[in-house]
Amino acid sequence: RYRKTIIAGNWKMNKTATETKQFAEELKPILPKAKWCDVVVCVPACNISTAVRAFKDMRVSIGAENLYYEKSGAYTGEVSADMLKDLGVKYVIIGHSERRQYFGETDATVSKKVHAALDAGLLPIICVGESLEQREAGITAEWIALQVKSALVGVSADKLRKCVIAYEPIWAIGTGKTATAEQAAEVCTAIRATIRSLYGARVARSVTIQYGGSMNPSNAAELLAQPDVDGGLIGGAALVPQKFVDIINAAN
Ligand code: 3PY
Repeated sequence: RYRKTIIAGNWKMNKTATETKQFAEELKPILPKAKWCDVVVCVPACNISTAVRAFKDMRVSIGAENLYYEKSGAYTGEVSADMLKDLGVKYVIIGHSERRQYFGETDATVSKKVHAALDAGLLPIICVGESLEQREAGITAEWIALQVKSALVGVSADKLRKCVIAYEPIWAIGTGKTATAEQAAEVCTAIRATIRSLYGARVARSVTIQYGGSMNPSNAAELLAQPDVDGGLIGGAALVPQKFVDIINAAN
């Protein structure tokens, strides 16, 4: 393997601090040693400290779900990359389709956030994905290539090694619809080709590309078996310790 397999839960706006501790307690006895993959839970900003403490003795890294790209200042309600880093955060999801859809994120803000994350020493999980209309219009490949290129503008090859790309078809998010393994594989392979065209083959081989969008214990093994699918960004199923563990095991 040239690259890490990463199984990451995206908790979205779910679980209180109390529930975060409960999840960690339930996970602890059933979490496999998981040498075959990195395990990450991305939690709401207000629960990061709790999560860092609760998962401390486990092979679980903590991720945030967003950040703001400015260093500090008059940005009421926002959280900076340095603030996350200082709490013990390792990964940060950037440009999830829900943020693009409900919170006005664009390729331009995604790019700024990617730079802010990398400058602070955080590992960005950059989300890209097409809508159903785009897929049906046959422009998936162009659209995804544009999102990937826009997100990576100005990112050096060295920094790119710290980036994770998550392919999340919008039509498969929270809908229970999953891309077929072939559909996921096709786009993840295209993403690696885009990275290869920008950075060369050696760098492209080292980048972890996840699939996200209703990944669950029954479809994970087939999705993760695809050569360019190096992990998952998991919504609903990641909220249930046993299901999360089943997906971690499916990555083995
Ligand atoms: C989903 O699985 O629905 C996701 O959006 C994961 O990020």
